[in-house]
Amino acid sequence: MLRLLVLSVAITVALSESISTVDVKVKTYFSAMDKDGDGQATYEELTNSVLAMDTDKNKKVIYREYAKATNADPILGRLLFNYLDSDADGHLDDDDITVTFHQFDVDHSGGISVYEFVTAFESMVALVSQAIPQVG
Ligand SMILES: [Ca+2]
Ligand SMILES: [Ca+2]
Ligand SMILES: [Ca+2]
Repeated sequence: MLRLLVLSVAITVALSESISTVDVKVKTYFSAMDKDGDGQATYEELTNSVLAMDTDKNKKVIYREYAKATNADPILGRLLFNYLDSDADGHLDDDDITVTFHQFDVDHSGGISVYEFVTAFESMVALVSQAIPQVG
């Protein structure tokens, strides 16, 4: 569970199940990421969940590592990977995590709350779904 990228797994689930089921699963993944259980995913906790996929430990998660860890649908997985790879250099690293973190931490509290996480998810699902006409 902890080796999986929280986001992509939940998004993969999201496209094939109802939104209420998704919310429950997203919250489960959030709990896995929130290791100290304080209800906030800090930058460190988010980083750890991403770098858990970095099998060759070079601090960069390439698509192959990502796909293997998340077991994502090929089309959806690539779309989501590209979304998370904000500087489009082909791998997920600190820069991308920083962008994602600030995007999720809407109230700038320094942590991502469950509410912020679920909300960010729903908009990502909506966004990614638009790129796949046959889904949703
Ligand atoms: Ca925490
Ligand atoms: Ca990148
Ligand atoms: Ca926050």
